[in-house]
Amino acid sequence: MENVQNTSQARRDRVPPGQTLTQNWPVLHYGSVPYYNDMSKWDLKVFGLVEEPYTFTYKEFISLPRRQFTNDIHCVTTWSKLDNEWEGVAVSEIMSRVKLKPEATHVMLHAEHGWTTNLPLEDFLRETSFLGIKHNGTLLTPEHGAPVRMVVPHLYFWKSAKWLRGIEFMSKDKPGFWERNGYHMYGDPFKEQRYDFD
Ligand SMILES: Nc1nc2c(c(=O)[nH]1)N[C@H]1C(S)=C(S)[C@@H](COP(=O)(O)O)O[C@H]1N2
Ligand SMILES: [Mo]
Repeated sequence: MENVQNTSQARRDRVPPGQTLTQNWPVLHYGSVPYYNDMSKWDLKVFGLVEEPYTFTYKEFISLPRRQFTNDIHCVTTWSKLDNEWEGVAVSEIMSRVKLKPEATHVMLHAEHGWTTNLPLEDFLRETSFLGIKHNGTLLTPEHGAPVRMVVPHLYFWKSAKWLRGIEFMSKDKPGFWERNGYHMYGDPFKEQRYDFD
């Protein structure tokens, strides 16, 4: 039997400092939501420090094997949402199609409209990072990043690029959109790495 006292303490331990829990799912982004009507124009490019760049068509991407993931998400604007159930494509599925050059240490995620976010290679490659397609049983809505968003649950949610269109491997860290505008280069919620103004 579950001990309620322990369970709630365990849940509290999953909430980083300065965060409050939300049951619903806020929508947050910069710029406008892309609505796609012709998926033959959509692709996902894997490029940068790889032997050969690789481009997924929508047809190929959507038929890749998928897995289930359960996680907690933490937005820098102080909301956290526990127990998200996702369906998505494992990062290893993407990586099996390219050969990384040894100099690759960082990743830039490219989203629709040129929005970007950066993270270290090892964080991108973590078993818990994935390309999300469904959330709590239903396809992502356009507002939440359809057809596919990155999900990197151990970092603040701004690293989880919605409307993912490109994965670029780099030999050094480089700031993405919010990182150029004062957000932290790494963004560990348990260390409250929110902003980094110098
Ligand atoms: N392409 C893109 N992805 C993005 C953003 C954005 O502005 N553009 N905002 C980020 C931020 S700050 C957050 S908190 C989450 C919000 O995701 P949600 O709207 O699904 O909750 O998306 C992240 N991914
Ligand atoms: Mo955010």
